[in-house]
Formats: sequence, C-alpha cells, structure tokens
Amino acid sequence: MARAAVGFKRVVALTGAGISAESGIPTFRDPEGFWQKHRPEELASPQGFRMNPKLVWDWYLSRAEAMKQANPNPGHLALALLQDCFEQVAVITQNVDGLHEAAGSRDVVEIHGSLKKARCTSCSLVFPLDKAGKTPDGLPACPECGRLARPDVVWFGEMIPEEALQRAFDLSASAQLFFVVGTSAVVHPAALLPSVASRAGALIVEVNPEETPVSSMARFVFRNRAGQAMPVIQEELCEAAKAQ
Ligand code: BV8
Ligand code: ZN
Repeated sequence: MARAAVGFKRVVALTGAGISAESGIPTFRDPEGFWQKHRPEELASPQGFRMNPKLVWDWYLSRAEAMKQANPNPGHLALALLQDCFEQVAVITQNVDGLHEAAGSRDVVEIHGSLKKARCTSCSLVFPLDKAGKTPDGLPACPECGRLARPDVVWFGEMIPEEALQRAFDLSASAQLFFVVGTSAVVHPAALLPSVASRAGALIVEVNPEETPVSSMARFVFRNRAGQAMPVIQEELCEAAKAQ
C-alpha cells in the first residue's frame, strides 16, 4: 500500500466508535454495543431527551466517566504519528471521546460534537461538562443561568454544525489518501464522506474487522482491529515517505 501513496501530501481519516473499542469504550452496533440495550432514538435524539432527560443524562454521564478512564490506543497513536511524515493529516471523527486529540492529532473535526462539553437548553452557553451546576432534580445545569443543560453532541434528526460539516466535505474532496477506520458507515452525512473522497480520486483504505458499505470502494482493506493494523500501516507509510 505504501508504494501507492508515495508522494502524497494530504491524508484524511474518517473514524468511528471502532477505533476507540480497544480503549475500552463500547461501540454502538457491535454485539455488546450500546444499541443492543437501548433504542438510539430514545437516547440520542432531542425527543428522547425531552421525554426523559434523566435517562439520557444517566447514559451520557456514565459514558463520560468511562471516557475519563480511557486512553488513546495504538490506533489513535498511529494516526497522530502520520503527522510526522505527511504535510497535512486531518481526522474527521464521529466519536465524542476526545481520544484523537489526547493521542496528539492536531487537526480533528468532531462532526458529532464532544462529550467533554455541555450546552444550556435555555441560553445556549457551551461549557465544559465538569463545570456544570445541578438542577433541583440533580441534572447538569448551566453555570450561568442555572437551567437544564444537554450534552454538546449532535443527536439523530439534528444538523451537523455547519462549519464542521463544510470542513469535513472540503477535506474529503481534497484528500489523496482517505482512511475509513472503525465505522459501520451507516450514519449520514458522515457515511457520504468516503464516496466524496473516492469520486475526487482519493485512494481509500478501510480498517475494520467487518465488511461495511465502504468496503467495495476501498483500494486496500485491512480486516483487522485498528490497534493492530494502524501501527503497521503508519510504519510502512512513514518509511516510504522518508525514503523519497
Ligand atoms: C442529519 C451522537 C439532517 C453522539 C450520533 C435514512 C437514510 C439516510 C439518513 C437517514 C435516514 N434516516 C434518518 C437519517 C438521518 C440520520 C441517520 O443517518 N440515521 C441512520 C442510522 C440511518 N442522521 C442524522 O440524524 C444526522 N443528522 O441527518 O441531519 C437532518 C436534520 C433534520 C431533519 C432531517 C435531516 C445526525 C447523525 C448523528 C447522530 N448522532 N451520536 C453520541 O452519542 O455519541 S450517531 C452515533 O453513530 C455515534 O455518533 C457514532 O459515531 C455513529 C456511527 O456509529 P459508528 O461510529 O460507526 O459505530 P458503530 O458501532 O456503528 O460501528 C463500529 C464499527 O467499528 C463496526 O463497523 C465494527 O466492525 C468496527 N470495529 C469494532 N471494533 C473495532 C472496529 N474497527 C476497528 N478496530 C476495532 N477494534
Ligand atoms: Zn444558561
């Protein structure tokens, strides 16, 4: 694969929950994933939050706790190391766990938001989740106006923030090497990005133990875990780049 990428300058990676699986964070659609126990609409949607803010906050606060204990794994670290041997390396992530920045990736587009932040449902203030106050019934509250806060993530039926979405499409349309790592590629509009890259002539590389709707457009497929395959790929690519 490294030979095919010789001379490339722009690398983009689209990542999903699978890249954080080896950091101990459950995915959504795997056998022991979140969606086996809960319906996405009741937990990751504005309706679900309106109906039962406590249920939704219990879920997000338990995930936020798990993320505090999680560390970047070799898959995240390999993506960060690619920054040493390519001019531009950007990560477009659907994850809200902050592990790409923690691994050292400097250009990360969090298209589904971040669980490190919360947003006020009344005055829209965005603030670090651990700076939240408490509402009378004990839910996270805005430190400014005291009203109920919500996780600063993008739920089903909500628009992806305009700037993040635009950047994600621009990066995909100008990528020369486009990784798709640890995503089932079913959630839109993120699922459209690999075909935007492919149509623009990028070389698509998929890293996922399972087949996905992206597999057929990938030039190289690594049916492995990200923590196994990404370090090998990073080493090969950086060796080839240094040998130029
Ligand atoms: C929107 C919140 C416009 C944060 C999430 C029909 C067709 C097309 C679209 C739709 C449709 N019906 C409805 C829609 C729209 C909907 C959508 O796409 N639904 C899908 C399910 C059909 N999309 C939306 O609503 C989006 N907004 O469209 O706005 C609009 C607005 C108003 C009105 C109309 C339209 C918003 C989408 C964002 C939703 N928010 N999460 C959070 O709580 O985390 S989505 C949720 O799924 C997460 O963000 C997650 O990132 C995302 C995708 O999941 P994956 O990351 O891929 O994880 P998954 O478990 O699925 O897969 C893991 C993969 O890893 C597997 O393939 C596995 O094999 C692999 N793996 C496992 N271990 C490893 C591994 N890989 C490597 N290494 C390992 N070790
Ligand atoms: Zn407020």
